[in-house]
Amino acid sequence: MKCRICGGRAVFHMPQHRLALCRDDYIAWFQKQVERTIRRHRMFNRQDRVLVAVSGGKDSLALWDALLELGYRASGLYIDLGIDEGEGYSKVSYEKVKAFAAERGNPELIVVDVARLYGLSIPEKARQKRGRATCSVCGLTKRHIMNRIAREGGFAAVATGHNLDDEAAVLLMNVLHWQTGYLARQGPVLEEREGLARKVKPLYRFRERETAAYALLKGIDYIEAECPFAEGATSIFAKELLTQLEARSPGSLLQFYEGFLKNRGLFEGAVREATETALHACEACGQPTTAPGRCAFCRLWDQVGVEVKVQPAEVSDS
Ligand code: Q46
Ligand code: ZN
Repeated sequence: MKCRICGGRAVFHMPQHRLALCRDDYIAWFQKQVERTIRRHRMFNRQDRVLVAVSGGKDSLALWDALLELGYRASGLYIDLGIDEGEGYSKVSYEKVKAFAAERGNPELIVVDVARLYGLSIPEKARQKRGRATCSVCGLTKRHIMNRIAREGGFAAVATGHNLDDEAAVLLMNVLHWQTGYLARQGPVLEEREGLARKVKPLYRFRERETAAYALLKGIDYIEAECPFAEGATSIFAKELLTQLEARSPGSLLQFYEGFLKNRGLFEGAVREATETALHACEACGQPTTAPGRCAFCRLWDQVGVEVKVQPAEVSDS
């Protein structure tokens, strides 16, 4: 197969776009698409500082790489969850993130070590709160830390590496259960409001295999293993279903998701409810919460007073 642009040997084929490209043209195409998505949804501009949540996986590192290549002021945020399972998942992820930054002249990398800061790692905390799923403890903690660092560090937005497979799987689950509140909040941009940082997903139009191809062709060394706690997640099953659908009818995932964005007005009532729910400042940490008193994070971690400020860039190249 030949590259549509230069006629050279194509290394990657995207049936849904009827497009095959060689290495260099694929890399250029990918970055151009990232730029287009950022502009189309007015995610941020080149003056803004952007906080990229990096896990060491292909999506987040591909995103950080593309933003740096495109000249954005992108800092990395690595949250050390302390997951020893899966042959030292967190340790290996951190090594990948550090090596990535070192190879790119050490752009700002903020590292937050959950166990050091709050006394227990994520799996330890989940074990202590018997019956609480590790992913629920993890998700709540990560959201709190991301928001805090973004607000305290004056970042214009938090960017995450969610791809089309992730977003379409969440959409499918939300539709299956008609979670109108969640549907109202789903999208590539979550606007800032009352203490909640703006969140953006510049890779939302790429299939997972496309971000993997970008990472591979750019020589990004990422952690291939999934988090050991992701196993059996319903979203993985939803992704498998959607992959089958896509194989039979290329382009249906993008159509499904973009169609949803176009028709989001259908959930206007729920959108209004979601954005008009009054937020209160948490008594302990000051971050926004829907119910008065302490926020879910502070209740989980038994935080009673205003937290000590994290020193950003605690570790940048050590
Ligand atoms: S990192 Fe955390 Fe995920 Fe691992 S423990 Fe679950 S939520 S699966 S994105
Ligand atoms: Zn709180």
